[in-house]
Amino acid sequence: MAFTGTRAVPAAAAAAAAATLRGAPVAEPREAIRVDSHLDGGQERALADDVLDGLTRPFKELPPKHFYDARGARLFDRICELPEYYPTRAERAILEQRAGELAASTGAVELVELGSGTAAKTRVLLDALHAAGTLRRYVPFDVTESMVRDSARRLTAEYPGLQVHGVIGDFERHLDRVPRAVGPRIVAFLGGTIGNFPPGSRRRFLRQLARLLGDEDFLLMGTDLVKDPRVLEAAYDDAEGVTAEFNRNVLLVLNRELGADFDPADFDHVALFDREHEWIEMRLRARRELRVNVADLDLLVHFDAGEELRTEISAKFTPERLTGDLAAAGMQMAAWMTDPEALFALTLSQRS
Ligand code: SAH
Ligand code: AVI
Repeated sequence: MAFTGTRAVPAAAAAAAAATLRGAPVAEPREAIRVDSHLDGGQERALADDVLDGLTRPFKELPPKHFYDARGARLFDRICELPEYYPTRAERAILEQRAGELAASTGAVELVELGSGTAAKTRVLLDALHAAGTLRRYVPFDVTESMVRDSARRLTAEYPGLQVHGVIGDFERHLDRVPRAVGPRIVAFLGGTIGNFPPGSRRRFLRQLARLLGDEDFLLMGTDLVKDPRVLEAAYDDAEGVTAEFNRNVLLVLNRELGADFDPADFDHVALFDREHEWIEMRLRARRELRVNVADLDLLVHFDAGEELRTEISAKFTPERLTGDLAAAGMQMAAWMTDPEALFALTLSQRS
């Protein structure tokens, strides 16, 4: 845990903001930042459990949250810039068009962001809340510690007077650690990350999200939409091979964290659109028969030649699917916003 002070230092914040405008390095206004970590070794246990469970199943599988070590996070940032990966650009375009309206209609004084990453698109919302004169606090919540700490530092320097209360944790286990609201708030879950849950867990997770919402609060969620499978598959199998590297990176995480001896070069990247379930599946396919040792788990894993390990599903939505999921979780949609090509949707919902 780094900083727990809460006193505001307007002079320091203003100086930092002026320095940012000049492009100079800034002294961080520490007192505006608080970061709580709930991982403390627990994440290694969670990884070990997931690996033991996932690599001993008849169809091998790993949850996508383990992609995001520092290298994985950098690779994800590169994915967001790829010509084939449209979701980031489309979601940003919607935010740019609608942020003012969102700020006015919600009257939010704080923004809680789950899976906040580098908070790149978040600035569009923070700008709108700042311009509306309501912005008081930002709560970035992510499993990757460096991203929470970096965005806390940067954003307190960029927005004078902003309080940042970062939460380093797993949103599947630590949602109850989101700090108590300081006023009406927006809970943002951007990037289409909700699509990484399979349908049953998705509804369960949405129910937990609904419990975070008070009467004046809104869920702002980004969802990728069903479209031409060729467009979808290209977005997850780019020509430069960045997504393939991101996919294989999970093997390096297992090598480092659990003493495994995967050679990523033994695996091909696979991305296919499952037309029945309307989700993208990313897999790693063994190029030959393999025996992999996961030393810390005393586990020997056998792969047949051509055997696949599923590393991610990324569900694509229709308005009906989303309305159904929200209703099952006790929420109702207040606004449905898309980009001009209807590639991606941003929705605002409230507890019903
Ligand atoms: N919101 C950003 C980042 C999306 S990438 C955007 O829209 O571009 C998904 C983010 O969610 C990553 O930063 C990853 O570290 C985080 N994440 C994934 N699973 C998580 C979990 N179970 N708990 C907390 N954060 C998680
Ligand atoms: C974060 N998540 C929603 C991304 C997605 O599109 O499912 C992760 C990603 N996987 C491959 N490319 C991007």
